[in-house]
Amino acid sequence: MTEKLTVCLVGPKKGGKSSLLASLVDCVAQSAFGYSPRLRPALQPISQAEFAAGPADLRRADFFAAEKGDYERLKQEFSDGGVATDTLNTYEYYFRLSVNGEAPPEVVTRGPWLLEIVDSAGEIAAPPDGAEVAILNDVKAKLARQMLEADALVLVLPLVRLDDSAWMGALARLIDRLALAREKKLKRLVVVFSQYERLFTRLGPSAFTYACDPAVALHVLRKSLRSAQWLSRLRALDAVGVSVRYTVCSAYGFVKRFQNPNMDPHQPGERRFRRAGLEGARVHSEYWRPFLTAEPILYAALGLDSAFTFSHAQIDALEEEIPATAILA
Ligand SMILES: Nc1nc2c(ncn2[C@@H]2O[C@H](COP(=O)(O)OP(=O)(O)OP(=O)(O)O)[C@@H](O)[C@H]2O)c(=O)[nH]1
Ligand SMILES: [Mg+2]
Repeated sequence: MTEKLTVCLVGPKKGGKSSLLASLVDCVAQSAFGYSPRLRPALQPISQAEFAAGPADLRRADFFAAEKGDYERLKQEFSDGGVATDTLNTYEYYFRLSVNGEAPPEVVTRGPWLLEIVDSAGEIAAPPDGAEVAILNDVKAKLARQMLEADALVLVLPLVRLDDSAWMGALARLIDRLALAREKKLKRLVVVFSQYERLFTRLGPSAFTYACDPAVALHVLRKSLRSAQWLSRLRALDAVGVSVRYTVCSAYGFVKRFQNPNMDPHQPGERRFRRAGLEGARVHSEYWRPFLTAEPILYAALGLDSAFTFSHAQIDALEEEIPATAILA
């Protein structure tokens, strides 16, 4: 049976929500994730009409849909060098997800699942403290409703020192309200730290090797979460039956042939690598490799763990390990 699922992307402005979403389909297609290659997931953008119609009418609804879809537009904007981050609304995108390989026991069926992914603007759910951004009340109400009706939330946070971040208070309050809300459908919550490749910009061709090691990701997550005061609030959510996972991702990824981050630290504002004279599809295939952006969405939709999704129990294992290493140091 086809199941419909709603996933909401929330997090601060410029956290990387839209970029994660824009690179998601490529990440799944290129298997640039930590799931077994034998899983063979497939993700395809569909129209709202197809999502609404359900599986019986999918093909017919698709038939005359020659127009470029919203998702294609988002993807194009992203590969042209950016996505609009001063948006003040929520946007819905629709996908068909299926598992074509060996479905692990956690996934009872191979789908297809119809996904609605809601990309919200950071200013709505996690505005910086003291900010007076005029968000229309009906936009706030719309996102609140979408969050309460969502099967899963993906919290996208930029990999920076979290304590310095002015939006942390708003986010903590949001998690509190979620924990208290009785009518929510929420089953899963994924916290994803974006822009992961930035950590490796000095490592040259070794960068990809380090990034591919789940132990490195776990270490980074533990360090980032050590001082995060909202962690206890997420544990509270876990205690009331919402499965919480932590992961990392990079929408920019790594340069395929050279294995280094797809990011030039010598450019002002750390721009993506570009080679003069290369246009369109060739640029894409040489310099483009999203990394792990599939993880948050596949976990959110299916509850399926990869080598790069970590539970509270896995994150906590460090607290026992630290004293041992501290003694050695
Ligand atoms: N280095 C690096 N930068 C990234 C990555 N993903 C996104 N960015 C940059 O981070 C900035 C914000 O990304 P967005 O995806 O627009 O963030 P957002 O969360 O959708 O922001 P709002 O829609 O305003 O809430 C942009 O300048 C992106 O170019 C990444 O994987 N690596
Ligand atoms: Mg956005």
